[in-house]
Amino acid sequence: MSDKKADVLVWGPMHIALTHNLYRDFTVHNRWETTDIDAWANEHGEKIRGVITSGVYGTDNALLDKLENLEVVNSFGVGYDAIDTDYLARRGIKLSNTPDVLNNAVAETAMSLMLCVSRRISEAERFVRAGKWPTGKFPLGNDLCGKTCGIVGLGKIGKTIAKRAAAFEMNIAYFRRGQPYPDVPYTHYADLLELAKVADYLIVIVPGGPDTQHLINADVLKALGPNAYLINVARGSVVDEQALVASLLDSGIAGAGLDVFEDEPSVPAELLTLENVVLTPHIGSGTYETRQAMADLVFANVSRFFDEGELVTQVSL
Ligand code: 8YV
Repeated sequence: MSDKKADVLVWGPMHIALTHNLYRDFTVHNRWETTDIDAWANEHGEKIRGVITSGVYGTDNALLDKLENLEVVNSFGVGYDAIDTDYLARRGIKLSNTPDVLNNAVAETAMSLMLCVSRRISEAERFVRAGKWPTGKFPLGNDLCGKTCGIVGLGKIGKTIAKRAAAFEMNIAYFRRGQPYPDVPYTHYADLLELAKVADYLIVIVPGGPDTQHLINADVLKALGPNAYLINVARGSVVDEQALVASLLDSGIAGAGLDVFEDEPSVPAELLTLENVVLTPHIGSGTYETRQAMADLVFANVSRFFDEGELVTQVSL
């Protein structure tokens, strides 16, 4: 009962291969190209059976309300905290995401930020580009080797980071409430403050959402201390950004590598002035290979759903 010409609403611009595949097999409506989306949805909303969005775009219940016959939301990205899963569950709408295919890319981003902030790479590059090399010596950085890498969130990406950090001869420790994972060789901390106290680098890679909102707060930063670095490749919401800015301005921690922010694409002005902070624009999964794999997985989900009523990587709601 293939229904390849189903009407789908695409939330924002998508990966080119996904866009191409959707146009080939479905009737595509682009939310972002519609001037008055509410008026459009009032008139045409009932046609829409699928929504394609991303972890960054999320969804909006007021608009979804107008899509009375919506059956599925397919999201480009592993994190779906910008999508109201309770709402989808109430309406019996299914959700898919793109787990696993981005583990390596996000882990490489975490390693890049850790190396970059620790060895002052961005700062050193600014120094060379500004013509300052002939005028004096550049200050020293810190080794990763022999240091403790504390991982907040030892899920699949966390484990992928751990493997890479271990290859750099770091000691690996992780935070998990309650019992340790039975199958991992790393040091377990059930108390986040205790992990922060021993960590030289604290890498945040937990899902976003209400459960982890401001998990990294002023107390955790204080426990981390003036010689340690914070790396965030999870969600901006996990870190209390005001507390982080205050800590950095006060030399409360040594520095930070941040790929995500509380109010993207806004970045607190204070962070822009600090040399010991490396800032990237949410590029965790941003490689050609990974984005292609994500695009393929989103399309596989859309296709399977309209062919067989099943999803390849369904989120349990
Ligand atoms: C974005 C991410 O979703 O997977 C996630 O959770 O944050 C990213 O991969 C992606 O960049 C959206 O375009």
